Order: sequence, then C-alpha cells, then structure tokens
Amino acid sequence: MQRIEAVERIVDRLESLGKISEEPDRLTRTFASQAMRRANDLVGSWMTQAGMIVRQDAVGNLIGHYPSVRPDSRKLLLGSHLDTVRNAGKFDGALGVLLAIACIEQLRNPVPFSIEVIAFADEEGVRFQSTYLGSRAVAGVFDVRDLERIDAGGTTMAECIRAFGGDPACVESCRFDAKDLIGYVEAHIEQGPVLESRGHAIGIVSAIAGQTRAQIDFQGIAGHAGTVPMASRKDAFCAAAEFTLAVEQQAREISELVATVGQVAIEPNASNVIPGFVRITLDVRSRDDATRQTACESLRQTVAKISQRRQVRGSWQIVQENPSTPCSQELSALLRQAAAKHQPNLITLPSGAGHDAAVMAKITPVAMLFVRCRGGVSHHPDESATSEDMSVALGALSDFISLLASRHEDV
Ligand code: HGY
Ligand code: MN
Ligand code: MN
Repeated sequence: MQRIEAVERIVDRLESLGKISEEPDRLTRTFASQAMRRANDLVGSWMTQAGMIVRQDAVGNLIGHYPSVRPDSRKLLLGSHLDTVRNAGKFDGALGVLLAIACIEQLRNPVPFSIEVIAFADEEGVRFQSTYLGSRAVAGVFDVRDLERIDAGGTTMAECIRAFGGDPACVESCRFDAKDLIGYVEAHIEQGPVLESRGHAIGIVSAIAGQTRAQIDFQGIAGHAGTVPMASRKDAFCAAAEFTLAVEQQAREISELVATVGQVAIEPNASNVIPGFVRITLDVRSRDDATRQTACESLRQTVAKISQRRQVRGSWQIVQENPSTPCSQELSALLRQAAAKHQPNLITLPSGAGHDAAVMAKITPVAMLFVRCRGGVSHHPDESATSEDMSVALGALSDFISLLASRHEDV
C-alpha cells in the first residue's frame, strides 16, 4: 500500500475512533468503559486485518503481536493509549496507535524481531485519577491498592476491570519481561507549539516532564447564603479559590514549572448555601524534579496557611507522582537517524505532557516521535494534525523499523 493510501486510512480510522464516546455530543472515552470496549473491538479488527495476533490483557490493554522470522527473538514495542480526557481531541493517543498499526501494514520484509503494538487502556487517569494504569501493568509497576479506587459512580477499579472482561487478580500477568524487549517507541502529537513555530512536521523527544497529582480538600461550614454574616463564614470555596490563585501565582514566578487546578467538587453545590466542602485536584509539572518537589512542598504549606487563617480544615494528599524521564539516547539516536531523512533540521524537544513512555522507561529503552499539531492545541476538540505531517511521521517510523532490523543483533 502506498504511504498516501496508508495515511488516508489513518485519517478515516481517526474519524471512526473519534466517534466512539461515552458522551453524546463530545469525545470522552475512559478506562474500562463501554466506549473503550467498542474502541478495543474496532482497533482489534484493524490489527487482525494487518496480520497481527490480537489479545486483551488482564487490565484491558489491547495488544497486537506481529511475529518475527525468528521465534526466539526479542520484541520491539510500539503504541500509545486509546483512552481520552473529557471533551477530547481525536489525535491524543489514537494517532500513535494507528501509526503503529500502519507501520505493520507498511512492512515489506520480514523483521528479525517480533513487534507488539500496544493500545494502552488508561493513560489519562480520568476515571480513577491514577494515570498510566495500562502501561504500569505492562511494566510490572501496577499498584494493586489502586484496584480499590472508586470512580464517580461508586464502582471499584477491580469491578470495572472484571466488567470489561479483564481479571484484577491477574494484573501481574500483563507484565512484559525486560530481557525480552528491545525498546518502546511511541509517536504522539506534540500537544505544544514548538514544532509549528519551527515549521517542522516531526521532532524527537528528549525527556518527559515529571508530574505530581494531588487532591486537596477544604472543610468549612455550610450555611444560609442570606443570613450568615460575612465575617463569621467558613466558606470552603473561598479558601479553595484563594489557593487556586496562589497556585497560578507561584507557577508564573517559576519558569520551569506549570501547575493547574483542573477539577473542583463543591458541596452542597446550591446557589443559596455557603459551600461547606470543596475538593480540588492539583497537577504540577516540571522537567526538573527538584523544582517540582520544592513547589509542591510550598503549595502544601500554602494550604495550611489559608486553612488556618480562614478557620477551615485543609488536607493535602498526593495521588500520584512520576519523575521526569529522559528518553534512551541510543534508541532516540536510531529514531533520529531514520527521521532526519524525512525532516530537515530535525530538532529534539522535551515533552510537558505525560506519556506511557514515561512508565515503559522503567523496563526498557524508550524513544518518542512528536507530530506537529495545529496551534499546539490538545485536550480539546480542536486538536488536529495534517495528513502531510502524519505521512512524514509514518515514513520516519517505518524507516526506523527497517534501520533497527538492519542493525539488530538477532539478524
Ligand atoms: O496529562 C497528560 O500530560 C497526558 O495527556 N496524560
Ligand atoms: Mn492526553
Ligand atoms: Mn496522550
């Protein structure tokens, strides 16, 4: 199949996947949902069509196996995630999975290693607030305590996995053995403005920013909005709002840091009642772990100060922490060598967004290929990448596989 046809097929498949949502009028596809079920079935059919042996592992990852000419060979892992944020764009995650499948369809010669295309079950962490569930299981670093996490509907993760056809008791079986692996390569939209500002279609990722996700509660006293004097209120939302502005202020002052309060839950959430309880999420990121950790400690103290002054009870709970993760120099050099033929003056750039590659780096060398996205927009329905750029990315990835095959010690 010509590359142009392969890219047209990717565009069609992105459209089809972009319609598989658990919400009627926007794209939201979360871990172990019915929408993920339909997405896994559809992508699994494309993997089968590409000549792969398809399975779903115990946690819900979809895995296509493309056999090698040498049964005892090691494995190259390709892929990305199939889950999305709420009101998502249709490229985040899906593009990496579809480019990987297209690489298999583009293979002209047998390769001296097997290729596993993994469509990870949960990178965003929307349903249970814990990211990378799929890649954590594959990397053997899944925290079984997460199985007791409860979603907004009161269902535990274990129950969701069972309902999805998985087996929470067998998460261990999802693990790949590091000695069997050559490496993991992920293509992903940049989700930032750098490639577009350079007029480049693709770039090589140097490192993935570290991130801390925390949950912060403010417990005040609910009361009548019309009768409680302002001076005697213990308004939980005002405490949360003051903290949120402090987060913004601190992040603006530190160049290497970004921080976001993305979710707010207010109780009792009635217009004529002073908010008694507020729970917010905090997302803090930096390429430099010390910067991130120092900022988190300072923000934790800010929660205590605001709570004391407003006489509310504040609590701070780390939900998840991921260190800043450099990509493998060696695997990235090979990817760069292949990609440089397709992108003159190819650049290397860091990723502010998290990716499954950050977890896969715990067991195998990782490399990432970024694809330009319009305006750097992502986690938004306006997210988009052009067919031309997808074609450049497919060419680079396909050439990377050929280069690896020509270099591979199993040959
Ligand atoms: O939040 C992130 O960086 C990624 O999209 N999960
Ligand atoms: Mn994302
Ligand atoms: Mn992503």
